[in-house]
Amino acid sequence: MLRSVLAALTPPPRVVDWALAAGVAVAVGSGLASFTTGTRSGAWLFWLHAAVGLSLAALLAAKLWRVRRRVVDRAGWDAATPLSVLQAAVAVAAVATGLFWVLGGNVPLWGWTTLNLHVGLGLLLVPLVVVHLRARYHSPRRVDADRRAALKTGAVLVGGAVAWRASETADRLLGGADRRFTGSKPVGDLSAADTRGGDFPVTSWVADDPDPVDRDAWTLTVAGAVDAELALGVDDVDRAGNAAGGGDEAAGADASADSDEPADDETAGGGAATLDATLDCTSGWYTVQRWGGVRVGDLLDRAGVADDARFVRFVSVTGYRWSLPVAEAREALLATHVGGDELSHGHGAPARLVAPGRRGFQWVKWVERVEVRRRGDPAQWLVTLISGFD
Ligand SMILES: Nc1nc2c(c(=O)[nH]1)N[C@H]1C(S)=C(S)[C@@H](COP(=O)(O)O)O[C@H]1N2
Ligand SMILES: [Mo]
Repeated sequence: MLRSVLAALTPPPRVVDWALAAGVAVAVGSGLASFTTGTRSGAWLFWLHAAVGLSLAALLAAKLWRVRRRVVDRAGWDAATPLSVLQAAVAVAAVATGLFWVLGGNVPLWGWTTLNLHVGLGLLLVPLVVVHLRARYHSPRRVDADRRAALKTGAVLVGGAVAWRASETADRLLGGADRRFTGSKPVGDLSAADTRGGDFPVTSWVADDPDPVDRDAWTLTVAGAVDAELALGVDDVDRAGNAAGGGDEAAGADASADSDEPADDETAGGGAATLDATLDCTSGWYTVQRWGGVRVGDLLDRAGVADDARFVRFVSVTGYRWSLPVAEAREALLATHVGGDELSHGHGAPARLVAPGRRGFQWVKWVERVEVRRRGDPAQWLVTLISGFD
């Protein structure tokens, strides 16, 4: 009974296969794009990713059921089968780890969260699918592309979306729904009682691990397309940070982790500012902290920005760097303090970028240069991956 219902619902083999290939492409694409998504306006990317992922689970089940005999019976193996079996295992694991994470699970392995593992499996799937397509390519057929096949495929997608909604609801009922829309889970939240300086993980994007920066030798340079280059010592920058970060905490911030806007920006003169902002790491955790430091806009005003400048690049002592459009950079903070305490080395002392709405890897630590530029910086993608290697 169940079997015949499922058989009736399953699209034709080639449609399943092509839907799998397309589904993997969309899942990997949306997953990668989600890495740079930190505001609510991009939440749909995560929904798409989840719905497609769950549809893939159904399509995978159909596919594995179809080929089960060929796989179980060793006589059915050919040269391409081992990689296909590996591909199937990776695909199942990628979907399973994604679901596990969403349902609140996390089993860290070798410093990797389950979300990291999910990302790694998803990326590994790409070359495996390419190899598989080369070995088993069957061009799409007209006869398969009829209305019923389209309806069935559509039904699988709708099923994925419904399953995603259901999992969200289940999660909420089970009380585990503390994830942000990005999938990240809270650590050391501002809403927690003990938010003293930096009660959250120290993380590197890949391999950055510099020696502590000598505060007295450190200078912050503001250069590039500016009227007058600035070179600020730690005292210049710190004066700003202390004025806002010390003493009573600035008042009345809305620390809502999911709001699109920087929650609060209180400027206390002389460039000193505090900012409640959410650091959301792509390895799956977030923290809302009160950052104290100097508003980048105030540094830029002091240096004088050229009319045709478009980006501001933040460069770490390690070479690690990221650029923000000028208008956005103005609202960002170069933080010397967190939670009222001086930044620790691990969190980027003497100064790190706090870029509300951006993901953690874009919050450059150990900043020593602020460069006003006329162009973007595509090479930053590569540089952030290799900056830690000599
Ligand atoms: N220079 C530099 N800045 C960096 C990184 C890095 O590897 N090097 N890692 C980024 C990543 S991936 C995250 S999530 C945040 C983590 O900040 P934290 O260590 O203060 O929690 O810093 C970002 N800034
Ligand atoms: Mo991160």
